[in-house]
This record gives sequence, structure tokens and C-alpha cells, in this order.
Amino acid sequence: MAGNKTFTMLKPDAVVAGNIGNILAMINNAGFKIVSMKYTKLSKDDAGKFYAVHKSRPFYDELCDYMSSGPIVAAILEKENAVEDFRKLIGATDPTKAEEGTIRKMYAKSIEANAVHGSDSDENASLEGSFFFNKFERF
Ligand code: IDP
Ligand code: MG
Repeated sequence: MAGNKTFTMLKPDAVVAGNIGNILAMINNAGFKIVSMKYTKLSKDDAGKFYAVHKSRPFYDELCDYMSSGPIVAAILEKENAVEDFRKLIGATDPTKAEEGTIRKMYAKSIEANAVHGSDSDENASLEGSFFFNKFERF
């Protein structure tokens, strides 16, 4: 059975462009409840750990530089079928391929600076949420 939680980050490009409010409104309007939230900044080392699964990909080093270039918002979201529904709401990794009305189509700057992260499985949602929030902060 699909889980009811996912993890997101509003990435540095979205924060610096002043889109936190607009993106959170889209998330709420799509039926997601915010159950944990934090405004923070990753060090390059933190970003490297978070994206360790992408270590062998050619864009890894650049991605870690980018993700540590400015503040982010990390959040745990709750909704039935959260992981799949949130991936639909954010759209394709490459904003030029994202569907109309998706967060990435509306706010992403590029395939790298693509406004938001969304977990790709229940297992990763749980691991990624634990990366940012301790058990007393995960509702
Ligand atoms: P996802 O965020 O849609 O799940 P992943 O393939 O898991 O996409 O990649 C993680 C992140 O790495 C992307 O969100 C994006 O910021 C960055 N990324 C992915 N592919 C590329 C690329 O080809 N060039 C530069 N950055 C990329
Ligand atoms: Mg991914």
C-alpha cells in the first residue's frame, strides 16, 4: 500500500526568486498538509550526502555546489498516495518537458535549478525526512 508522506525541498533558485509562498500555496491547494518544515542551508558536504545516490552521475559535483549555494525550505508533506501525487504536482526533472500547471513548469529555471525536490519512493521519503528532522519534529 502506498504511504501517506513525502519529503520536499524548495531549492535555492525558488527561494532566491521569492517563490516560497507561491509554491507552498500550490502544495496546499493540491491537498498536501505540511507536517514538518524548516528554512535552512546545506553545506556542500550535506548536499553530497543527501544526493549520494547520484555520486556517479556527471552533474553530481555541480548539483552539490548548486544545492549549497543558498537557503532552502525542507518539509514533510502528508496526503494519501503522497509520493506519486507529489511527483505529478512537481512535473518532469527537466522543466522544458514538464506538463503545464506543474510547479517545475511554472517556477524552475533549468534542469538543475528546478525549484523543488520530491522523493521518488516511500522508503526514500522516510530516509530524506530523517536527514532533516529528528523524531520529535516529524509529526
Ligand atoms: P528528480 O529531482 O526529478 O528526482 P533526479 O534524476 O533524481 O531528478 O536528479 C536529482 C536532481 O539532480 C534534479 O532534481 C536536478 O536538480 C539535478 N539534475 C538531474 N539531471 C540533471 C542534469 O542532466 N544536469 C544537471 N542537473 C541535473
Ligand atoms: Mg530524484
